[in-house]
Amino acid sequence: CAGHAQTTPRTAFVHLLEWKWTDIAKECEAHLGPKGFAAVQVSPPNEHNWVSVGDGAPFPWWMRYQPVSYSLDRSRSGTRAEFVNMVQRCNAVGVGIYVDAVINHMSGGNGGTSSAGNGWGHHSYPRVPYGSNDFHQPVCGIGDADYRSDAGRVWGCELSGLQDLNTGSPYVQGKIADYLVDLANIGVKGFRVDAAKHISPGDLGAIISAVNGRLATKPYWYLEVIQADGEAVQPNQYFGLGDGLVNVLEFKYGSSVASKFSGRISELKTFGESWGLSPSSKGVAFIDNHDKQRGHGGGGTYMTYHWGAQYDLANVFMLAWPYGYPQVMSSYAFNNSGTLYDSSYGPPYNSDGSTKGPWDGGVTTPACLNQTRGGWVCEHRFRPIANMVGFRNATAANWTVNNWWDNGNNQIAFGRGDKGFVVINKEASTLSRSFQTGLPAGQYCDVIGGDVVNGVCGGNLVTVASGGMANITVAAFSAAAIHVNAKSGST
Ligand code: AAO
Repeated sequence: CAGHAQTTPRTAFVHLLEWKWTDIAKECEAHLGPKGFAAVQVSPPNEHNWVSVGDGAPFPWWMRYQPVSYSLDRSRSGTRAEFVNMVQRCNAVGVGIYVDAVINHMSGGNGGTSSAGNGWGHHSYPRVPYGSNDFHQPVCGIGDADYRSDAGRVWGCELSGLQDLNTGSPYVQGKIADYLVDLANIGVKGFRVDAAKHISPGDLGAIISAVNGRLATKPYWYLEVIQADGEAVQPNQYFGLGDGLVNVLEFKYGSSVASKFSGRISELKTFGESWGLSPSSKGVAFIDNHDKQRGHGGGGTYMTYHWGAQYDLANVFMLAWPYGYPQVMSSYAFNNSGTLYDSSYGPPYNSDGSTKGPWDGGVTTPACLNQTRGGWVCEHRFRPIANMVGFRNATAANWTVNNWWDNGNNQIAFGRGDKGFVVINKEASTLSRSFQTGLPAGQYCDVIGGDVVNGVCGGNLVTVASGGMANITVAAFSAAAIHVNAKSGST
């Protein structure tokens, strides 16, 4: 409407695995804000066990999942002051911070030194403080068979030898709530609840209610409850928590997309809840996550950046397809040899184990797009992925698929009402034809191949005739996407 500026919603977020707070602040300003990302999931910000060598690998990433206290000063990503500065600067450009909240357990092992240089022991975490009464007793370990037969053991025993907090205790609930309320008061907008499947719905519901009750604005909650058929603990047991507003990470999304990318993507035509996925309003969609890309957290085939152009196409599909709240994965380079060494290997590091960040050295462009170990991949900067975030935002109001076309094999196209249209060509030959796009007549920028800068398209222009038809050509293993917020001549 003339004179009434409409705000485009932000509808996708990114996980910047192991990024430093100072780097995330810069990335929000330089890239994530302008590209329309809603939020960043950050690595666990609290004090954690320091592991110099784990499963043979230097400074494993997974030390972040072994809490020693809820102090923010300091984790491998930086200090509390740096964290606060990051949250403020990201919020200022419209990008929220989601914290990966590790609250089911504390560290594994019998003692050591933390990221902040403090000692801890078995069932002994003086900086919280937690003592032996604060853990589930007697100690037991979750076995593979327990997942199918015994919800009580999944909730009350140790996951991978990680000391299991007695989350039913009011004292423990209070300590966890204090931590999360502190984060929210800093300006954190949401929480991924790590290993939520290992906290009973009753206990987790009490923690979420306690946190929500102390805040004027409720944070966004999404829970890691891995769905597997035949298991005793299922995501739908958690749907009612937090007044029914919580989401769950939908693990079937990425494995289903991977299976069709290994077969025929034309079969994605019906993809969604009817495939056994959580209701769209409940699901966080992702192609890969930090565990699945390196074989942690069980099997299943998931696509990663190692798949090359096909990975980009899978993300283009996710960001165009109206299901759930998409999470983009952003990695550091790793070798996918299948060894424990490679699956544990940490982010690029200096000799003392501190992180060598992509923005180190006062650079004006981050050291990204390096797929050799020791580099940062930054999938969120791959143009097809980065620009499809804008497509998703532009099409958010039209939560339906129209004008579906496929060739019965690995070429598909679909529209999102009169807001956007996408073509995906996962075949070895060029696709060129006339499509009904559903869009108003005009000249659009193909955002897969170029950015719109100052109203000028850096890639191919697509002309939509009155009536919605357009000739579109897409190279082998590529895509084309047009939307109403990226018209040529628009500003
Ligand atoms: C490290 C060492 C360990 C050591 C431990 C303590 O690697 O050797 O014992 O320290 O010293 C991460 C790493 C761990 C690491 C840990 C702590 O992945 O290797 O341990 O940090 O440093 C389950 C949980 C799920 C969990 C996943 C890894 O349910 O919550 O295991 N993910 C989160 C994080 C993850 C983190 C933690 C939790 C811990 O994302 O990064 O661990 O904070 C079935 C179940 C799943 C279960 C898997 C694996 O999966 O359904 O719930 O995940 O088994 O146990 C098919 C199914 C799939 C099924 C699978 C296997 O694929 O689709 O659902 O079969 O049956």
